[in-house]
Amino acid sequence: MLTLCGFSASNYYNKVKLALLEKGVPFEEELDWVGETDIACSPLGKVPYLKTDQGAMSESTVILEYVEDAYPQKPLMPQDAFEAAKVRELLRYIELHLELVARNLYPEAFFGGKVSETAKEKIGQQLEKNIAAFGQIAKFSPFVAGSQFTLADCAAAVHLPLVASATKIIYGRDYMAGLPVREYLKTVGERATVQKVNADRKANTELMLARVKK
Ligand SMILES: N[C@@H](CCC(=O)N[C@@H](CS)C(=O)NCC(=O)O)C(=O)O
Repeated sequence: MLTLCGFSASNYYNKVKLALLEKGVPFEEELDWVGETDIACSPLGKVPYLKTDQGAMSESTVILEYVEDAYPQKPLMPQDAFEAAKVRELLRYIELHLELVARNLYPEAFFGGKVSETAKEKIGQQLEKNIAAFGQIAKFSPFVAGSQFTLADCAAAVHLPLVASATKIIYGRDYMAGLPVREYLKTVGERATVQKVNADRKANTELMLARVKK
């Protein structure tokens, strides 16, 4: 049995949870807040990490690819090598060029902290460039890599809403508004798996905020 460790307010945790639910792979969840993680399983103290019968692993994309290899039923990667590479390209853009850049805004956008004006300007410029580049490779027809729901959607469904809302809060404008992200999120939001992930995220976010206030 697989155990997914972390917490449901985390977008990276939810990316893996969504893939497991989509594939119908049985798993248990273990609630581990940041600062309370098992360093032997996730040496950087980050979530998510996955416990398997053979041992543990960290890094959400590594976990996604492991799950895909170990549980080939209901594949979320195309068979064709080129198409599979295009899915990986989207995954990399969403995480490295969108989420990881937008993440620098989260302390002020979501957690009552402050981001300097200089940093905001630099992050804003990077995001405009990176979102335009992502727009060139994302298909949204209706899924991010084309007609099939893939691992790229597991990342897009959880990361794109945060990039959109962080930019809206910080700059007063949703930097993703030029792409059909709202329509896309509505389409994926009709899936029972995405609804489950979002319901758990809301409940866990309340728990997390209550812990912070204590
Ligand atoms: N590259 C990591 C990123 C995971 C990540 O940053 N998770 C956040 C929670 S959403 C975290 O654990 N933050 C605590 C930290 O970075 O120390 C992955 O893909 O798993």
